[in-house]
This record gives sequence, C-alpha cells and structure tokens, in this order.
Amino acid sequence: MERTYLANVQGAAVNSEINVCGWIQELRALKNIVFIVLRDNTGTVQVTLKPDNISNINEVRELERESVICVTGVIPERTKSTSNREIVASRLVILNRAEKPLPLGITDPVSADFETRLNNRFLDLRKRENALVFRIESSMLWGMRRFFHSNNFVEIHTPKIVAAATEGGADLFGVRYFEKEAYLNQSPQLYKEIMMSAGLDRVFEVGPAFRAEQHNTVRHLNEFTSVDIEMSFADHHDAMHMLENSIRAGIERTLDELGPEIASSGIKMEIPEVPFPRISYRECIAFLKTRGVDVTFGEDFSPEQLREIGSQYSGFYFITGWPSSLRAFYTMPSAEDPEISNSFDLQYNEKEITSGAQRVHDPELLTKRFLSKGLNPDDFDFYIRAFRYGMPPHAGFGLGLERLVMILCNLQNIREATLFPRDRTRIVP
Ligand code: AMO
Repeated sequence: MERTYLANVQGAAVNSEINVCGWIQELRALKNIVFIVLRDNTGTVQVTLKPDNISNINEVRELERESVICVTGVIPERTKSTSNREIVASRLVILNRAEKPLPLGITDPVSADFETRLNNRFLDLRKRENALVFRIESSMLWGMRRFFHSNNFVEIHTPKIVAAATEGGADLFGVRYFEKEAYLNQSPQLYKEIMMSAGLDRVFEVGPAFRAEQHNTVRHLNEFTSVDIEMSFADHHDAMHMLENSIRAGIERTLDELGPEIASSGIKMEIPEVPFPRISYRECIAFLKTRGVDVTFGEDFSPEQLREIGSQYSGFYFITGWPSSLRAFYTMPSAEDPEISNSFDLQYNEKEITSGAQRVHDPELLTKRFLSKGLNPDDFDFYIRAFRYGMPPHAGFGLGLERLVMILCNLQNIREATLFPRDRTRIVP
C-alpha cells in the first residue's frame, strides 16, 4: 500500500485504510492499550494499538523512542487525540530499533549545546525548526536557479583541484596531486571567466569553495558553497541587476513553498524591493567621518565600521566603487577614476554576502594588474591565453550561500546554516 505522509492523514477518509511510516516520538504503554506519537518529516499523528489487533504488541511495548516503524490502520470516526489526527492500527512493522539513551533529545524544550548538535546532526535535524533552515536553503536555491535559467544562464561545473590561487595566495589548501603540487579551489573565478571567451555568454555555478582562513569566526567557514555567475557584454551594473533580482526570485519561491511554516517558526521573511540601494565606498567613508570614525581611502572596513554603516543602511544594499588596490587582479578599474574599481559588495545590515565586479578583459592590462599585485603572470598563463584570442567584456559575482541563509533565517552563527561545517577545529563528522 502506498505510504501516506502524516500531514495528509487529516485529509484521508474516515474508516479508510492507510499506511504511514516514521519515528516513534513518544510511546505510552498502558495495560490494555498502547499510544504512540509517530513522526515523519511532515508532522505527527497519534497511533492507538489494542492488544487484540496487534500480534507483536509485547515487542512494541519495549521499543525505544526514535525507533522506525510502519503502521497500517484506519482513521476512526471519533478521536480523543488533541491534534485530531489518530490512526487505530491493525498492523505494525518494526523496521529498525533505536539505541538508548539518545545523544540528543528530539522533543526537549531546552536546546542541546551547539557542539552536541553538530556531532549528532542526524538527530538534530529531526527537529523541524532545525531542518527548516535547509528546506529554506533548498527553495531559495531553486528559485535562484530558475531565475538564472530563464535569463539564459548555462549551469557549469568547474574543477575544484587547481594549480593557481584566485583570491589571494595565503588562504590556499595544498593537496598532493601525484608528482605535482595542487590546491583546492577558492572560487570558480578563472574558469567562469574563461567560459566568456568560450562564448557561452552567461554561466552560473553552485559549488564548494575552499579557504584556508586561520581565524574561527561566526561568519567564516573553511569550505562554503559559492553561487557564481558570469555574463558577457556586461558590466557591474548588469551584474548587480541580476543579483538583486535573483535574490528576490529566490525569496518569492521560498515563501511560495514554505510561507506558512516560516511564519509559524517566527522567522520574518519578506520579498525585498528592488533595486537595492547603492552606496559608494567614498560615500561610506564620508558617512563614517560624520560619525567621528577615522578611516582613510584604501582601507578595508573593519567589522565595527561595517556595523556603523549597517546601522544607517539596513536590509540589502550595495557598496560600490571599492578602491582598485583592495580588489583582486581581475577587477576592472573605473575609466573615470582608476583609483576605484567597477566593483561591488552586497551587504545585509553589517554582513557581506556577495562580491562582484566588471572584469578586466584586455590581456595587457590584466598582465599589469598581476604585476601590481606581486603575482607572476606566467603562473596564470592558462587563464591569460583565453584573453588573447577575443575575450568579450564581462562581469559577475560570487555569493556565499550559507551567509545568505544565515541572514534569511536570522541565525547568529554560519555553522547553523551548514550541514557539516568545516572550520579550524572541525573536520568530523
Ligand atoms: P569573495 O572572496 O568576496 O569573492 O567571496 C564571495 C562571497 O563568498 C562568501 N565567502 C565566504 N563564506 C563563508 N566562509 C568564508 N570563508 C567565505 N569567504 C567568502 C561571502 C563572499 O561575499 N571571485 C569572487 C567573486 C566574484 O567576483 O565573482 C570571490 O570569490 O559571502
């Protein structure tokens, strides 16, 4: 018989026979009757077992919580269950037994400490509110993917074992690659740009990115999921336009799919208005000065300074026109003012969630940019070659998926938005 999800039990006809499966959340064994609260990923239902109907009732009495069972039964005409969802069982199959004690309670009102939660993710995510974070991530990404597809972006997959750094040589994980030295990729940057020379015109990629950052913060992971786009015959304005609209499309889809559950979980999620405000780096400096903060052109903003800026510009907003000296070699300097670049970060309050820019497409300028950053252009020959035989102007961005989910779900620690976080101390599970 087909399995009925527990959320659909209420809609099933009275006295009709159904089959449900899940985990035993609670078990109360009385002399002449046994009650089980059964849970699946859609909800819970009360199962009533009477000894006359159930041949293995004595085995069932001994089951531990979180054991996995399937029940066949009917929905009674009248129910005493408070949730109004009850099944009177005619058959119960034990599929797997849980050991005792559980390392983590599923129904405990007090949350376990975070380390215990991460060490027992398989139990932690049986709690609906914890699993919701990852459902939101999935819906968000589907919404963004659909947006990219409908705007003619091609989904690509680029190598994660690479020979060159893209985002600064210091944060690289080295790997042994037969006789050669190789690295884990920090970003698909170079490969997505090569695809512009290949004529794919618009590409996107969702994949892992690795950063050997030494510091353990609530915003940094050593492995994160990067959502990247690159588009041809486009500049930073076009990339910002795609970014804000893809985020809006993602949130729309998330609310379509999960709206009621998000509302009842207490998460406040709204469809943001586009376009997002754009504030230039120079305007930020001027604003910080009015607040008595001493900051000079060419410096990156500290977390405190970003908090100050975020207190003025809340929600989603872009900081544009970053100093060329602060941005990677591939970033296009502004034609009017080469001290600044055609670049942007997307912020949410004080948090950075995306970087993007128009890229240098002239191979001579690119070589100069490598040298000015103290990099050897020969190490990047495979990349520069793609610029010598007809590279169109192009732009794009890279968005940290966990950071986006973190702000959507109002989480304090990026690890909560990561199934199995990799940080300075954590590599298992
Ligand atoms: P950047 O290095 O700014 O730019 O990274 C882009 C976005 O990725 C996320 N991110 C991280 N998330 C979690 N942990 C980390 N350690 C971490 N590092 C970065 C952030 C950040 O905004 N190639 C460019 C993008 C481009 O220009 O297309 C790049 O990688 O959300």
